[in-house]
Amino acid sequence: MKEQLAAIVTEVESAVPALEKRAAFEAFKATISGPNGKLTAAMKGMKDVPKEDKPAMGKLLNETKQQIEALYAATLERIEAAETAEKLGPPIDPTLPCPDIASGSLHPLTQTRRLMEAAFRKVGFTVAEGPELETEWFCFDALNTPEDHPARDAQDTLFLPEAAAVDNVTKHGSERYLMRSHTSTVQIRAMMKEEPPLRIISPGRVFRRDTTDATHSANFHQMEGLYVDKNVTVVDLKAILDYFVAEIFGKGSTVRLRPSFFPFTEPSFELDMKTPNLGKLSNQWIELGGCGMVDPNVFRHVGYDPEKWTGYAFGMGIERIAMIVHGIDDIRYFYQNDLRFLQQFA
Ligand code: FA5
Repeated sequence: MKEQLAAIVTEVESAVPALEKRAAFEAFKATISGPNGKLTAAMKGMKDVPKEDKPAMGKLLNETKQQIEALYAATLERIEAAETAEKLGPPIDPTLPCPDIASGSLHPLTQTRRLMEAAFRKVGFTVAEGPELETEWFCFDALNTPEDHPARDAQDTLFLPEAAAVDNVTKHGSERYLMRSHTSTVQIRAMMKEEPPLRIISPGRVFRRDTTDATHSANFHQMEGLYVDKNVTVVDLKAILDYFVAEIFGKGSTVRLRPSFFPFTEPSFELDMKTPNLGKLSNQWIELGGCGMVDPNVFRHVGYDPEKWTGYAFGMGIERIAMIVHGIDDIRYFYQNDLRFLQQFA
């Protein structure tokens, strides 16, 4: 029996390295440990062992069983590891870049804003920012806007409830909170912070109770510009705007200043642009925004001496410029997050 057991162990030891699949392993295991297996037969043979040899043979049989079980366990572990590796496929190198990574791109409005900023930075303007949530004083009073001006109407401007308590917004008095309806608020904040000369642009989001259509949105973007120095004239304003439109729309683009009214500028103009480089839109006047010479009352509100300082200001719609540059015929495309639209600008 001793030899029989040793032969079984030798057989198992030599057979298991060749077993690669679970089915083959189970089939082989059955020939050893199954009901008709060799080890099972050896165990059955215990009854024929003489009584005095039984303890020694029983011990040997147990040891043999444990030895064979250990070989089974190791074989099964190896087969399972191979199965897992097969499921996972070829080994991966986690340090390689992902082959099909979807890289993002800048939104067309961000691209347009950056284009506009780059043009103004080239000629010495710096970017100033202000809060979207504002107070009535910064949005209207300081900008010389009379109490009864229609822009102050709750039908045009989004006011916050009286009781709203808002952190992080500098208040000037006890005026109401509102969502800023233009970026001209940043003129005031910049002038209150710094002494002239001053040359800033301020891009940002603004809010109005406008009904949405192809060219209007209740929430859009503007870029404000402000220059304060001694002896600034309309000629300087026209020159900077001519420079700007040539940078954005190409050579031959020019600006027309059309008389208008804004409470914070005197004189005030609508700012129109014409360019030969726009296909169907070429050579016709297109409105970009408003502008004018800073009203002396605005200087008084921020503590600048209007006898000493002069300046110009302008405000343009960023959507408007993006639509003209790219030939987009509906402002709503900008806000729908439709990849078919956005990917055209990637
Ligand atoms: C203003 O907001 C003035 N603050 C501009 C200004 C600044 C004048 C400094 C003088 C000195 P206005 O309301 O016209 O002006 O808006 C300026 C531009 O914003 C418009 O020409 C247009 O391009 C854009 N705009 C106005 N309303 C909307 C809207 N609902 N949706 C999209 N763009 C708009």
